[in-house]
Amino acid sequence: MDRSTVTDKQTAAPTGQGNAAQRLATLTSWDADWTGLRVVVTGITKTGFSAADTLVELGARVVVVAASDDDDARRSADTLRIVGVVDVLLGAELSTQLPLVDGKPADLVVTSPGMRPAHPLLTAAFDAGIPVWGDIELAWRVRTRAGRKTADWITITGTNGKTTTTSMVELMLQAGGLRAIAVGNIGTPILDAVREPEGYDVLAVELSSFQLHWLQSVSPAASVCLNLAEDHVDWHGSFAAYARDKAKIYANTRIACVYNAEEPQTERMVEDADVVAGCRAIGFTTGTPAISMVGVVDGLLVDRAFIAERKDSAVELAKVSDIADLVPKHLAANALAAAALVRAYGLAPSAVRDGLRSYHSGEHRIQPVATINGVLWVNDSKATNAHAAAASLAAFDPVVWIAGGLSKGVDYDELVRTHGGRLKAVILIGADSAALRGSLQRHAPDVPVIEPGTSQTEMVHKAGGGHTEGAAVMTWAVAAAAEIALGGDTVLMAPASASMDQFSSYAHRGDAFISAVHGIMEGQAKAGKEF
Ligand code: UMA
Repeated sequence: MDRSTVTDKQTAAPTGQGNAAQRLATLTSWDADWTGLRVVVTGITKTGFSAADTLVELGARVVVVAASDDDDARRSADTLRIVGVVDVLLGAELSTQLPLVDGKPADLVVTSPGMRPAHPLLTAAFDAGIPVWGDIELAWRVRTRAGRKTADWITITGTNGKTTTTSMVELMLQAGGLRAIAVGNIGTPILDAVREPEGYDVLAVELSSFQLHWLQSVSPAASVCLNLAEDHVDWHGSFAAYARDKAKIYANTRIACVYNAEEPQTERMVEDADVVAGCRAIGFTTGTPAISMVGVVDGLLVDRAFIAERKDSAVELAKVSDIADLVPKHLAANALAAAALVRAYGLAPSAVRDGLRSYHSGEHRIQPVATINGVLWVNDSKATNAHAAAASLAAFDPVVWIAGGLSKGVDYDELVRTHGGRLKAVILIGADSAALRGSLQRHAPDVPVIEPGTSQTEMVHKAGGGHTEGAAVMTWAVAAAAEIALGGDTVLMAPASASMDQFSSYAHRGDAFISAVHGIMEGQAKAGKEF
């Protein structure tokens, strides 16, 4: 691996605040002197709350700023004031300005991942030479504490499959007898785990590109970027910037950088990463593994990386059927990546097998909901981008596809070009699905595209979309699909877009789909029809 350093302008040491910078450089453990450090924390939900709470416990002076000003935000603000936060500023207007702390400029900003680097508050911090960290950087700095065990970190990113792989790593570590927990983008703020009094042996840390953007000094035991496709271009500004941030996953890795042998760009990221001397590059493939890879041979997951005889043999880790009854290629790839990470950490093959046996795929990811009159209804609400939707589209034919939502600036041409042939019809949801509509017109002009046209959905759009109205849109979409689909077809809700224009989350969108499909079943049951 070449030793070209991963740096980032906005996370680099500040120029304007010499003393503060020197002080921050010394803050590398819980027991360092954080007292009186002036910190602005952005956001007041998961990340912001955990960061502010941690910093107050450390003795810092903290001001929290967040655009949200709903009941939850106000409740959290009350709690934070009680624990000792200096001030909490809520509301869109207040959140655009960088506040003073105790009447003086802040020494540090700790930001929530949802806030873009181009946000005026962060730009103001950068212009003033005030460093910006994410909660992951803060967690790394406070991970060692006298009298407590220090957890090793295994870090996981990729455009798709992060959550699955992170869960698998967690289960394998636990099966290997270690105290381990999955944290980060998966949903549990990492600072909650770091502060847990009993402590952990290992953290399985899922990192989004947003979180990676602010990383500086994290040094994981093993790391992986599972794959790379266009996503979150609106946050990062360009695909190149997104890819650069994803590549930071490998920086300072100690034992093994795991890459996807079927995606050469992930291997290039490893080659370019600045790692700890002795760190190995390990590939994973759903085919036969070369030396220093894990892969699949005759229905078995095998390891040709972490055994002394790897030149001419491999060791069995698990059967592919240990993962699930139905194992799509992407799921096998996730299992192999997880296996490589924990094998790098020294776990026995049996821990890989036992971890996989205890794995149950999450809801909302290629989840069969019902078969009604020979039509299979599948919920893949977790397909929030084109890459994820491609995996589920590839699994079915012919497909009535329910798609659309927040496009996040990506383009759908390749997805439609590749899978247009299996589409029987497309039901478009989403407040603005112009990008997807355009790709369908260009690359699948013969596929009927059905858009909201009923009075019910017109009403939704006039109301400006929103979370409660999303259920009505989904009921319309499912009814429209039911009119078109015939026995042998699959109705696949894999929107290739984020959900927040009409739903509160992908889970909310998936639940709306499931309940609309159940509505059809109940309607049929009342009419005395069999499925
Ligand atoms: N805020 C502002 N201004 C902004 C943006 C946000 O003030 O411009 C404030 C909001 O008012 C709110 C807070 O910031 O108070 C929200 O912060 P956030 O959006 O970063 O959300 P958190 O609750 O802190 O959750 C974050 C991750 N969310 C995002 O990255 C958007 C969660 O990942 C993660 O589980 C959690 O931290 C714990 O680490 C979710 C996600 O959607 C699942 N991730 C994206 C994805 O997977 O595609 C990246």
